[in-house]
Amino acid sequence: LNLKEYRALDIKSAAEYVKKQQLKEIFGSDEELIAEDISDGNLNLVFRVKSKNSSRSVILKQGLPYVRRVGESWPLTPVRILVEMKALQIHGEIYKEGIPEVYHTDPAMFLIIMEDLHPAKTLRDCLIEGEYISDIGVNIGRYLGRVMAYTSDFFLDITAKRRNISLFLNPDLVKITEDLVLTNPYHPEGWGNRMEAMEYPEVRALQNDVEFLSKIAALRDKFNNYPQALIHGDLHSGSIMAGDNLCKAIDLEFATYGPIGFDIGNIIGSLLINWIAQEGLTDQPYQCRQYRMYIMQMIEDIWDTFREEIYNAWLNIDKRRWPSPYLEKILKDIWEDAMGYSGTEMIRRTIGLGYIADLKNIEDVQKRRLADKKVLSLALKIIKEPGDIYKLKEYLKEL
Ligand code: SR1
Ligand code: MG
Repeated sequence: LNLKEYRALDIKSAAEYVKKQQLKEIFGSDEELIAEDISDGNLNLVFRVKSKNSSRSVILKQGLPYVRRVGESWPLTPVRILVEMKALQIHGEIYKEGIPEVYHTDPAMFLIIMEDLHPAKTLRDCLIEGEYISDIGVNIGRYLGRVMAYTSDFFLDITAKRRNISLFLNPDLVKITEDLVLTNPYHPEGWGNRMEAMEYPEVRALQNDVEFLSKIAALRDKFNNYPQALIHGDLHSGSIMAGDNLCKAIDLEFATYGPIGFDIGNIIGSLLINWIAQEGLTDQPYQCRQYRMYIMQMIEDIWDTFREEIYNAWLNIDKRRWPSPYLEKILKDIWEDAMGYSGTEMIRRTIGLGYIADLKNIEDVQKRRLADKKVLSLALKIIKEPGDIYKLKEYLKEL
């Protein structure tokens, strides 16, 4: 790893760096720029660099040689930013509406300058605040359908696809997912697990349920060994920026070739956590009911639109190679995978590292613990017996 030309930026050097790039389509040549540090994810530095004289701004994201939130004691390759650059390019070429516009990349500095999506917020913040965003489910489904169809061997010939697979091995970041999402929550001693949750009898039970652990093993196996399409790799509600007529995926550093259901499941899992958390986040039963209906509709829109996009792509491909009964089988398998990975996302965000704000924000401790347990109970059912959307609704009613 060559770090000779690399230096981590701060607010002063970030503003100077952007100024030097002369981004003519954004800033005038005499505009003075200032930066603010808005890093709040786990891994990277993020600055908003804006003009002193106008409302124009950009986002500068830079990788560090370690995990930002933890510090140098957890080294992590900044090569993740090169993976993100490539994934932004490929996903952006397929569906530019679903990805922030990139203005400048610097592989030696491991940084990307991109579109500032302000005032859009993360979908997670919108969900926690109970906001309604029109067409968000349709837009997520469209992004997923397009990028999955056109990075899979549905569309790419196998030589091109295999080359792409090799570009996105992304071993260090995939290892984080393997550990934090698909392994550690199932071990009483797993590192990063929430101590409070390790005391729940429900958690001990699932960690000793061999049949259940076999289902988790199958999901881990598929994640590691089924390079179906170029997935985002970390598509929870915090990785989606949402606003009026805007829905864009961010933070693509976990991108890899993997099962399509992984991304669909991660976002559905995030939404289901919020569905459950609503009764702790609001004390208005009517508002809770209405918002839950809205979340359920979002899940249906994601899946219906994803399917529609896959059908559209299928119309233009060789039907002898991809006969329609096989297409139906693929879609059925993707849904089943998505249900499984929605379960692993729910479990990881409840008992593993990365306790989700939707639950953390429930002020009443008893209500928060009850919500944790409902999330676990739903995840267990979905993983053990994934059904169709009606089955999912039944599981929700039983909570
Ligand atoms: C140390 S990284 C922990 C988590 O943050 C990212 O957003 C991913 O979800 C990862 O699992
Ligand atoms: Mg992230």
